[in-house]
Amino acid sequence: MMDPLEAIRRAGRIASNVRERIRSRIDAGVRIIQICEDVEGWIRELGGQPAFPCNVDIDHVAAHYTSPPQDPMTVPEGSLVKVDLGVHVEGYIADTATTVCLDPRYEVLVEAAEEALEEAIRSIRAGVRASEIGGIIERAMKRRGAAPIRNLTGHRMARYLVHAGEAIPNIPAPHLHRLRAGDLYAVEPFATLPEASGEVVDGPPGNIYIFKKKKSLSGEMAREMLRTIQSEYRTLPFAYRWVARRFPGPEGERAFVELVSSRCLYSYPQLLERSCRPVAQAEHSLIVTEDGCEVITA
Ligand SMILES: [Co+2]
Repeated sequence: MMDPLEAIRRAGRIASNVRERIRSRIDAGVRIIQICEDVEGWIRELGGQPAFPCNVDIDHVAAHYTSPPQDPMTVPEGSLVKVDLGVHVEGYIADTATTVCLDPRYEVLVEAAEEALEEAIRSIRAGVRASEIGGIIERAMKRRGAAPIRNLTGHRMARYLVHAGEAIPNIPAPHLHRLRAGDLYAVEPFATLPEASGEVVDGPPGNIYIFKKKKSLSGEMAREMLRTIQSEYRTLPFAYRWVARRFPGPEGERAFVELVSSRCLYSYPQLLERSCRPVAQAEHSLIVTEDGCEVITA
């Protein structure tokens, strides 16, 4: 088994490499499923595994959309395209995101998210309160003429866990815990227009799932599917696309429906900006140190 720090750094290098490579492929008319499959394929080629499905979120969709099998959707003209990707190496996770802006009017949102992220990173060291970082993010956004999404946060990560408890808010909310040296965090400011409602609400399912609990199942294929899901993805989110590849055809589809309806799996809803305004995102993963932090996805 690899040293945890080495595994985290390796996951981080893969994540930043894939993030920069996918940026140049994103343009109006490109199929969303192509983006998802390029990202996930490159992660595997480089020796990692996707820590969650590649999220491609357009305009007011802030988070949690990945393509279903045969997704016909393409990148719209003039849209704001967020790609959020996760890599794990032996369960150690790096999470990073970028926004490609196809409408110059919304470039300000991308800059606001990126600047807020940079300022947050400069302020991070052991002992800093999460709420302080939220204040720094909100002020950086306002200075740029943007506003943060109030109910989305960064998050601490642990082995095979994308959300391991503590959050880093994007506003000076009362998250009173202090960061500790050695903690692994993803920091992810989301920027929207100042006139927007500034919060996300649940939308339709985004084709992303996670194992919830084992239940008695009637179908033999459903039972086998659940065993495969538990051993392959453990406590990490996965795409229906990945399951459909292993269990193709209408039989596989019926088995998957049984897992969802019997609540063995949780289905993540897409997160939509309430007032349907566009949202930009920037994200890095970092390890907190005594006097600063090490950004692993730089
Ligand atoms: Co994240």
